[in-house]
Amino acid sequence: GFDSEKGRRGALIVVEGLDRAGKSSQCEQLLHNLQTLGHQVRYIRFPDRNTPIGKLIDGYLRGQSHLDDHSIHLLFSANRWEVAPAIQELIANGVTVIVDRYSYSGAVYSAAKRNPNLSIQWAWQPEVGLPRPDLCLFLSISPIEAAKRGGFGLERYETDTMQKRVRDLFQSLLELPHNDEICVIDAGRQFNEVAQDILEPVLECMKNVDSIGPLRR
Ligand code: T5A
Ligand code: NA
Repeated sequence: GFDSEKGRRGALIVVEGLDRAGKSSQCEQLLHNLQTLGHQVRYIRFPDRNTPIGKLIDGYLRGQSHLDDHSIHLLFSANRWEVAPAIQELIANGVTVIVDRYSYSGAVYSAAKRNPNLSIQWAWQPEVGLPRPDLCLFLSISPIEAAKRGGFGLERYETDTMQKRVRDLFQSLLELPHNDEICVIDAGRQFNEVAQDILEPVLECMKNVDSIGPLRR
């Protein structure tokens, strides 16, 4: 058992990165690894396509509906806000929560559309106040390595133009000085190597969790 963990809150671990970087498969592996070590863990992914808001997002991503850029942006954010109380509760009860895509994806993909009335600063605002991640693992992959993992699907945003802009915007976010909780992982390597590189900072973070605060501007 983990007697020393009693009374300690869970950690909020976010996994971000480019399309096909391996986020979902690494989240599943991390879930498994932490459970094997005896930790209480949950895995949540955004968009959560199962809620009423998530169904609207799913239809949009599949090209079945058209929505104004701001409108779909706010739905992605609302999709996080509707799950936020559950995340807070899990963490308060000592459960570590692994989140597959979060606010960084939210801001970057919308800003990548280059709508003149939708800057990345505008895009970030509805994220302010969401539970703040204790650690953000950014899975980085070159376009060449990503391309080896199969072609694009049929979803919106799965185009070379969008992916290049998303890559550049993620890079500019990573360079902001206040994003100190970000850990960049080279995700272009063997699956198990990447998994090991993810596990170490997560375990370190879980040892040092302090009181959770809101997302900053
Ligand atoms: N979006 C999302 C917004 O615009 N705003 C928002 O607020 C949010 C939350 C859907 C779209 O929504 C946008 C971003 C997206 O365009 P999604 O449902 O997360 O978001 O997208 P998915 O299509 O599910 O995920 P990705 O394409 O990003 O893929 P992953 O999760 O990064 O990669 P994964 O794990 O599925 O792996 C991809 C393939 O690579 C292999 C896997 O087996 C798989 O075949 N693979 C490896 N191969 C070799 N070596 C390794 N190390 C490998 N790791 C994985
Ligand atoms: Na995914």
